[in-house]
Amino acid sequence: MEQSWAIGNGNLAIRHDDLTAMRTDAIVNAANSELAGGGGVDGAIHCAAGVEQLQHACREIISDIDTLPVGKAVITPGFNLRARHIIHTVGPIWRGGSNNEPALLKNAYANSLELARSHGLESIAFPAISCGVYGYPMAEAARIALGALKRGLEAGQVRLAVMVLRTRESLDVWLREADAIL
Ligand code: AR6
Repeated sequence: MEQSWAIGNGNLAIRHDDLTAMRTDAIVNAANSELAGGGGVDGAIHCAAGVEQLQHACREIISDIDTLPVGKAVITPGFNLRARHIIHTVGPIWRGGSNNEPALLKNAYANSLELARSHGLESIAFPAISCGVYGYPMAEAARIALGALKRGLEAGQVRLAVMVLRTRESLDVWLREADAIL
């Protein structure tokens, strides 16, 4: 199931799928600041890409930058994935909403789009960053994410941005917010 909207010279799509199966130029990982791997979509991406290769690439990055600040993004190869690249970003942990969570979540999307643009990538697929272990309320996260993706498409940073939702319930929330915003 996929629904899509024409924005600028590109498209924004929302689909019910497994992010690790996407054939976009890049998929985005909802990582942690240590790039240490973990559960959720991070664990699924490590498994599908090849745990050892991806861990090695992440360790090399961390040995240079120490930690990846919340809202920033870095890139590695996709290894065994269909996507050629993985963009790793860190969403905020939800602490009630008055600890700069909205701006940090927006930055995670915006910096991922900018990194895709600067690497000449045309298509990118995102999970619902922060909406699992990090506890961000789904509807609020959807509103922020869709706004950031819309701006990135209007600015021509990528040609295709796909939001990939794992569950039917989350898909419904994102489609409802998209109807209101797009
Ligand atoms: N495809 C698409 N979406 C998925 C998939 C998948 N294969 N698997 C899970 N999701 P989470 P966070 C959804 O917890 O909240 C990790 O341990 C999931 O249903 O993966 O940003 C990291 O290492 C949820 O809606 O990411 C960090 O420590 C969304 O992806 C921490 O969790 C994000 O859930 C990051 O937490």
